[in-house]
Amino acid sequence: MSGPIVEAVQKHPAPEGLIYTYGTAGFRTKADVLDSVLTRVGLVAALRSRSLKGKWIGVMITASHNPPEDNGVKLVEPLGNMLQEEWEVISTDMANKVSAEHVSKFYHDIAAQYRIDLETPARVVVARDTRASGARLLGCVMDGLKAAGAEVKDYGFLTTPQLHYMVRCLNTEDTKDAYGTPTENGYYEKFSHAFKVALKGKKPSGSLTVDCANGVGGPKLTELIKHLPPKEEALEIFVINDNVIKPESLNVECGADYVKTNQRAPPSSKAGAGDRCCSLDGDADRVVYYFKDMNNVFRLLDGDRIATLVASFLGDQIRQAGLADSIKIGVVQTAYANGAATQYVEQHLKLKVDCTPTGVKHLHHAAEKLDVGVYFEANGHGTVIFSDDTLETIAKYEPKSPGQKEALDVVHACIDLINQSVGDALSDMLLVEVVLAHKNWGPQEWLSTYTDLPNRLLKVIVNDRKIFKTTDAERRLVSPEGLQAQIDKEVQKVRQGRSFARASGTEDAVRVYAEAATKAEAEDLARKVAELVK
Ligand code: 16G
Ligand code: ZN
Repeated sequence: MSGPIVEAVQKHPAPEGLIYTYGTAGFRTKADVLDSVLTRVGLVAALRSRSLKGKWIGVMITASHNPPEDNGVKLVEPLGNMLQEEWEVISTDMANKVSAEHVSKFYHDIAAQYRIDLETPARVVVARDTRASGARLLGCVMDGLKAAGAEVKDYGFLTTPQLHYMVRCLNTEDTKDAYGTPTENGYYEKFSHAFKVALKGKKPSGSLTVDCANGVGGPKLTELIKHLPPKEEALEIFVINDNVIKPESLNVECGADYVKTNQRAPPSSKAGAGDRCCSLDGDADRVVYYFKDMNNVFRLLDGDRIATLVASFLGDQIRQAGLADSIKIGVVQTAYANGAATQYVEQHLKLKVDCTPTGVKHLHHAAEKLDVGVYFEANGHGTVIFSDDTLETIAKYEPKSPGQKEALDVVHACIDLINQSVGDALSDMLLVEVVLAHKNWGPQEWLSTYTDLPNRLLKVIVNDRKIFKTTDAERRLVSPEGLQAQIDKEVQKVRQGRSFARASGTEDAVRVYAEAATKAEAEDLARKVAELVK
C-alpha cells in the first residue's frame, strides 16, 4: 500500500510498546513520544470535519498545567465544545495503530462506517501554546492534515479558549448565531468591549496582579490590556510570570495549578496584603484568585468561589431586570466542590446544584440543560452558558422601568463577556472584576460570603487504578467491593465529614478527597481513607 497517508505516517513512526489514550483533556504525555500521535490526530480531525460536511474542527497543541517537557493535543467541535465521545474512541484507536498500512486502512474503514464522503472538503484550525516542542508537533499534525487533503488555518500561538473561540466564529460566520470575528483582534475587541459595557462606569477597586504561568496567557493578556479602557477609568493590571522566551519556566513555581495545589502564591509575586491576585494555567483556560489577608495569611478564592460570586450576581441582575420567573439559574459542580460552597448555593442563593464527574465536558453537558448554567471545577476550569431559549427570552424582553433596563443591559454585556464556547481564564477574570466592581467588594468581602470546610486531597499510588469504579458522580465506589462501606464508616466518625476516592484520569493514581469540621479531622479522614484504598 502507498499514497500520501502511508507516507505521512511513515515519516513519524510510533514508538514501540506505548499505548495512548484520548483522556479527559485529549492526549497528554512526554512530548518526545507524541509525533506519531499528532500525525494520526491530523487524519482524525480531517475525518471529523468531513463527517460534519466540512465544518471547521479545532486542533489545540498544549499540555495545559503539565511540566514543560510534556505536551498534548485535543480536538474541538464546531461550536467550540470538547470532542464527541464516539470520536474520542476513534482517536484512541487511531493513535494506537502502529503500521502505516493499518493507519491508512483504519482511516478508510472509519470513512466507510460513518458514510463519510472523502471528497467533501475538510477544514481544520490549529494553534499551540508556547512549549518548545510545539513547533515540531505542529509539523507532525500538518503532515497528517496535508495527507488527508484538509484545508488548514494555522493561528500560531493562542490560548486554548482563543482557539475554541476561532472555531466557533468560523462555523457561525454569516449566520444569525455569528459569534464574532475569527481573528485575534476580533477576540480582544469582543471581550474588551463587553467588559467596558458591563462595568457601567463602575471602577474595580485597587489593582489586579495576574500570574500567567510563563505561558501563552502572558503575551495574550498583554495584547488584551491594550484594548481595555485606560487604567484611570477601569482596571489596573500588573502582569507577572509572562516569560515565554524561556519555555523551561512554564508552570514552574507559578500558575493556577501551583497555587491551588500548594495553597500559596507564586514566590515571585510581590503583591501586598489585601491586593487582588489571580493565576492562569499554562494555556489560560483556568483561573483562581487569591490574596494575603491583614494577618498576611494566604487566602484562596478558587473555582467554587467564582461560581458562587457569578451565580449570585447574575441571579440579582436577572431578578432586577424582571426576568426571575422565566429564567432559572443553576450551578454545576463536581465532588471536589467544598461542601460549604454547595450549601451556600442551595441554602443562601436558593439555586439548584448539579454534581457531575470530573472533567469539563461533563460539567458543560449538564450546564447545557439549564437556562443559565454556571459551571466551575474547584481548580478554576469553568464558564457560564445561556441556553438558546434563554437568549431568545432576553433578546425579546422589554424592560418596564429604567432600573429593569439597567439590569438588562448588564445581563446582555455579561453574555458577550463570557466565552460561551469554553471556560476561558481571561474572560472569567474580566467577569469576576465586573462583579466585584458592581458589588463594590474587595477580596475580603468576597471571601466572607461563606467559610470553606477544611479539606485534604491525597494522591495514592495503587497497583491497578482501573479497579476503582465509581457511581453517583464519582462520589461512591462500586468496586472494589466493600470498600465504600469501610469509607462510610470512617466518614461517620468525624463531624461534617465527607470523603471519596476516584481513579485519576490524567495520572496513574487514585485521588482521595476528605473534608470535615476541623483541619485535624479532615486530614485524619483523608489519611484513613488513603490507607483503605492502598
Ligand atoms: C483534566 C480536565 C480537568 C480535570 C482534570 C482532573 C479538561 C479540559 N481538563 O485536566 O477538567 O479537573 O483533568 O484530573 O477537562 P484527574 O482526573 O487527574 O483528577
Ligand atoms: Zn489548561
